[in-house]
Amino acid sequence: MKNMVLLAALAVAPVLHAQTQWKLATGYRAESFHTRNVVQFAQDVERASAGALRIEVHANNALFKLGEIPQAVQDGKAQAGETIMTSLVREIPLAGADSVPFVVRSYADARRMWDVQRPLIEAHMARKGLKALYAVPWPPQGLFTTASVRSSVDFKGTRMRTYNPGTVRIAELLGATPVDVPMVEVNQALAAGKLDSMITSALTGVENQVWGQIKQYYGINAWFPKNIVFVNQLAFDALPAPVRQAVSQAAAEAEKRGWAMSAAVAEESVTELLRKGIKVEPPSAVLDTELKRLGERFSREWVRSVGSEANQLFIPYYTQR
Ligand code: PCA
Repeated sequence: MKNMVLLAALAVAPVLHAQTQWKLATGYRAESFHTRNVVQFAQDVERASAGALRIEVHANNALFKLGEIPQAVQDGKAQAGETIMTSLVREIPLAGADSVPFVVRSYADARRMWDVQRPLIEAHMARKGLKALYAVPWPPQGLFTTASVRSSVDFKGTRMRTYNPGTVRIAELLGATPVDVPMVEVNQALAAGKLDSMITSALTGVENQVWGQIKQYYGINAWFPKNIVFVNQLAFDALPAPVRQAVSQAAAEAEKRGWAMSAAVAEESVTELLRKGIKVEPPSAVLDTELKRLGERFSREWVRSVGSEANQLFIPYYTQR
């Protein structure tokens, strides 16, 4: 009996000894679906690797702020991270494709975009010592306002919440003042009377319980930005082959699961906004036309700033339709 206990202890010892711990930083709340998905990913990896790799998820900007996460992972301060892909746009202009208005209009479009974008993004990230694992879209981006708006004139001189360089440019094009507010602070900013409008998902409106101040939600379906989960390449390479395999497998499953979760919460969130008394309407014909024109201008500026790589994305994207 004593020997059996000893044998069991010996069998477990090498596994415990080989255990690797990773920290994964994200800027979104623990309850949000992206974070729940990443936690499930971590659990799957731990199980499939028989405990050899443990990934600790740090939500809510607690370890690093959303925009700082890629650099922190690059520097090995955290082994893994999740950020919104458009936050990489300064170093990887191509990542900005995610928030060019009115290009991606559905989950099917988002899928097609990610299929053509993925190898390009992976190559850029690899040059920074980062390995892309999976990406999951946010629900479609709509327009929230504290009062009804009829045309772009109604935005002049108002304050529009922004979350990336793309939304900053849109605010400018509308003549509004961009106010950068992290997703987890939208509720406070609204309650403090600091915002008049914002473009984000119905889900983000629900998570921030915006119904105190927000009166309108226009389902303009402007774009589907994606979150991307990535690891430090050296940390990944240091894992034994079966554990690397477990990570890649769990990542593929997380991507699939995440897209389904996103589509499900997209619908539930609009219903919830309605239930809370927010008016859900299409934009007026005038505003719709103005927004489309603004989108075209944004597109032109974006293609010009990215250069020929934009074609590598847009040509296959539009020809595979
Ligand atoms: N929510 C995040 C990004 C896109 C979205 O739907 C935010 O508002 O910051």
